[in-house]
Amino acid sequence: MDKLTIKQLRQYEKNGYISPIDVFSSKQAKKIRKEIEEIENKWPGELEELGRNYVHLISPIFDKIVHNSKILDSVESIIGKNILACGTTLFIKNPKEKGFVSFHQDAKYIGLEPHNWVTAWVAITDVNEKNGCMRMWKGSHKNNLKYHEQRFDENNLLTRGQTIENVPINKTIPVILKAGQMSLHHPMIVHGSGLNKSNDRRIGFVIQSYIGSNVNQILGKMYVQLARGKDNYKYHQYANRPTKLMNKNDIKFRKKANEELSKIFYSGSKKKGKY
Ligand SMILES: O=C(O)CCC(=O)C(=O)O
Repeated sequence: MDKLTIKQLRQYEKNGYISPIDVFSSKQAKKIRKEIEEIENKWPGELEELGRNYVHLISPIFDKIVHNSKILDSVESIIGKNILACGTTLFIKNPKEKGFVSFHQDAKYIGLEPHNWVTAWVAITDVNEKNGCMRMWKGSHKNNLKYHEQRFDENNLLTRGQTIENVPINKTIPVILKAGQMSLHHPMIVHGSGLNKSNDRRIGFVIQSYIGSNVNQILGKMYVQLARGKDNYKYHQYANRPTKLMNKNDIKFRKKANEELSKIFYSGSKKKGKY
């Protein structure tokens, strides 16, 4: 088992995140990037806007990442042995676009209670300060949920452009990863990311999130898969695992899952953004 060490767990408890954790080789990460680019070329638009979510329901390669035992060993160290995978998002920043992620806390709008869950951010390309890696406000997970202003900025990659103001940038730490490494972050940690100023894409595949089977979705419906252990609570509906890329029935199911997800993301909001 590739469980987290006591030192890593202490780091997670203290800082609200851990990185880097090695998962894939750079060669494997390249293969994953190829899968994204193949879908983009053959099925244009399928991974855009709301379609950036739940790619693991239409691609066996992404399905295998979600069920990767190395990732799950680390996740188990944090949330225990009964693990459900309840969603994924591709956070892609193309060069010359102005995409950014405002400082926010995931727990604010996601509806997953209690907070026995963790987000895995898998780097498909190298990520660094130049291409807009995430920045974590160390230790901020220990405070309450903060006020988020809903800005709906055009270039914000978050659904509502939800923004925590006055984050002390000097207390935020860049999460620098090599392609194939991942970070894990806490539902309450304040984090965000800046522009991609490089000449290549910055790609993160984010499992958001791995939840303990005791976690319910209080705002709507999410389709889960059993990743490890048992689901004694049966709070959620289940999604099948894809065996073929872009199978017709999987595409149809993913569309439904995304429509339900959108209801969660915009719950209580009069306005909708593009994601
Ligand atoms: O990819 C990014 O820059 C931010 C992603 C994020 O906010 C998250 O994974 O919770």
